[in-house]
Amino acid sequence: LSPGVLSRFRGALVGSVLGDCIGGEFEGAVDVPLDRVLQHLSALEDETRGEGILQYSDDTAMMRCVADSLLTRMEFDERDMARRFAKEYNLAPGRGYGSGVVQVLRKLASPHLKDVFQPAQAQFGGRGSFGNGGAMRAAPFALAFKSRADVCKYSRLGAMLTHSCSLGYNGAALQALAVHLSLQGALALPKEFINKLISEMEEMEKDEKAQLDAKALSLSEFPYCSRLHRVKELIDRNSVSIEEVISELGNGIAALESVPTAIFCVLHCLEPRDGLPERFGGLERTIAYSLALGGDTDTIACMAGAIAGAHYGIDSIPQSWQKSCEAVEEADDLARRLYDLYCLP
Ligand code: 8NA
Ligand code: MG
Ligand code: MG
Repeated sequence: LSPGVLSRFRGALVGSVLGDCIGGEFEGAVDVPLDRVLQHLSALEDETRGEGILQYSDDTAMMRCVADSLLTRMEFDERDMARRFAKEYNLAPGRGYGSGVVQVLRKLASPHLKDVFQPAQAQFGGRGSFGNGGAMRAAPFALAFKSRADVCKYSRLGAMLTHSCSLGYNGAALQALAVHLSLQGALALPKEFINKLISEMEEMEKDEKAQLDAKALSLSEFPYCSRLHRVKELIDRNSVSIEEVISELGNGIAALESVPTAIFCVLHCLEPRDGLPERFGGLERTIAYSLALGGDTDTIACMAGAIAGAHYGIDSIPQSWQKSCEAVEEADDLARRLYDLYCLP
């Protein structure tokens, strides 16, 4: 039975928070044996575990700002969103923000700032950040806007508040589009799902700035499209090792090295996989598999969790996992309110 739309909305934001909280354990690890992942996950089911609640990081902190801003303004308002990012950072600077983005967040706090996109443009000698910080918080755009064009447009603008390199904001649009399609049930046809993403990214990567940025970074002309073609090749294969996934797609803090990877995790885990418990549903498999890749595990699991949560719905997420993570109730509430906004005529 296919989950209802509200269930998918809730699954998307709760899945995103879970990926962040659960994935934090292995952030930056080079080798993550599957045994350790499964141990970490089974500890979530143990009510008596003494470790307390798993904390969320920058991924969730900024996702909440995006959702709050879209809900309050009932549209994309760059000044409001920028102010919320700055305020959130100021209140809780220790949430594991990227080392570059904190300079942007400090500048965004200034009441004298005229152009809220300017601090991001000054990053990395004027080249802008290509980190995955725009993509990790992109899910709410897919819950707030109905048309694919609007999801694209506003997720890119929302990312540009901190990430002015096209690799950064196009990665955010790719993530938002993946959630958008998943909410509509498009993962029922995985090949078509990935083909749709490729054709959207072809349009985005034709852009002059995208071409210049790719060249400056010595990347291929259509970097996201070529990664997505690799995703397609990998899902066609019968068996793929973790090492191959990491070398073909990456597991790093660059959006290019992590957004296609998160999409692969979701597609790969649509079916049961060797080494993952049979009792696991698709969302559990997706999170487990994302963690086993190592690298930027909180962010890859957060992005994969949002796409998978939109596909499987809220009821696919174990209660014990939800209870183990900070701010799940808040994310659920944001999703319900975004659903109400979405349903307005
Ligand atoms: P960001 O904009 O600071 O980018 C992240 C990092 O990417 C930077 O600190 C640089 O090292 C590098 N980078 C980005 N753009 C350029 C460029 N043009 N030239 C050279 N280097 C560049 O922050 P963000 O918001 O994109 O960061 C997102 C990630 O950082 C998330 O995974 C988040 O959870 C966080 N984080 C990751 C780790 C980790 O070990 N993987 C640790 C702490 C925090
Ligand atoms: Mg993080
Ligand atoms: Mg991270």
